[in-house]
Amino acid sequence: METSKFFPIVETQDEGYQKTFKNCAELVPTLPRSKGWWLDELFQYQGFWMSSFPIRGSMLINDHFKPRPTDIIVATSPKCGTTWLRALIFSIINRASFDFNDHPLRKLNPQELVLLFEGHIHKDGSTSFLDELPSPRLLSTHIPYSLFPKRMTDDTSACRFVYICRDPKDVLVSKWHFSNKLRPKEVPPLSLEEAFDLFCKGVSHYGPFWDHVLGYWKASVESPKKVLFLTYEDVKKEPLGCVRKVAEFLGVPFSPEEENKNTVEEIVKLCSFESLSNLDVNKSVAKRSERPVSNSDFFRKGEVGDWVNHLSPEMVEKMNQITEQKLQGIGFNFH
Ligand code: PAP
Repeated sequence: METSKFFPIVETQDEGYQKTFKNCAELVPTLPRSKGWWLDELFQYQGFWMSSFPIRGSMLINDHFKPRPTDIIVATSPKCGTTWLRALIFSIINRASFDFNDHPLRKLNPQELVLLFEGHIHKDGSTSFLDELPSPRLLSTHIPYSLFPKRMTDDTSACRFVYICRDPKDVLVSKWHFSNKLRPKEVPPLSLEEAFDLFCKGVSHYGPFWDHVLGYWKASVESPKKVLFLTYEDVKKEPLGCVRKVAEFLGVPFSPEEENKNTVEEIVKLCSFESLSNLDVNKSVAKRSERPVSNSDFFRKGEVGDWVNHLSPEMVEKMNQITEQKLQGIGFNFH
């Protein structure tokens, strides 16, 4: 089987996987490239900067994924709050199955509980893994909306997306800290100035950040039953209202009995930064070979506006200008 320096060899009988794998291995070396934030390389694929693995994931989704009307996709640009949203949606849709005191979130990190779509569309050289999961399938993704196949985005009954975005200044700061955790010890840390420059040029994972936001925002306006658009800041400000909104969007609103039992409050409490970050499972600093980050790396401060402690006035001005210009006239901004 053909391979390239970007992908390990996977011996497989799955012809569909093999074909997409080969197409991807041929395509990636031809794409524009840039140095990444740790030791990775980013490639410009269909307008977005991505490392080679999600490009392959995206191609496999396009070629092989069979959506179901019950599928729920938690979508985010990196560092916008996917850990939080995964926990919230998992708790919302499984609220009848678990006791809050003995909940799966107390034993597993949300990133393990809700799998990354582009990472799990294939397993052991086959694309059948996701086909075997029971409904409703809850999957998480960083893939931009425009990169999903039309059978998922055009067909209003194919699946639903819940998107969360965040003030890009906080995203940059969060991503910069995270990247330095991922950089090998022998490599000097990435400076904030360098990170700022890459981010503003759009060269960040699944970036340009603003194009990612725009894609999901437009889809949420055009198809409000298909795409729900949230911001990290709104969920922080009104967590109860946002949880109710998500439940309604997913067709599982809270009943009067659940409201009386304070189920919404329980969900918000369990998924809060304070609660999740203090669980033993999420304090773990252990790393696995297939994931070079530890559970604790997904919890840093969990605050709105930490950028004030890091960015210079010039950086703030430039970032605000880019945001104003990119989101001009669309009916949404980070205020
Ligand atoms: P990912 O893109 O790598 O998967 P993601 O979970 O989207 O990470 O973002 C991590 C950010 O969410 C961190 O922000 P910070 O660096 O500004 O602190 C992390 O602290 C924050 N976070 C994680 N869990 C929660 C939570 N339960 N509530 C609020 N923020 C959270």
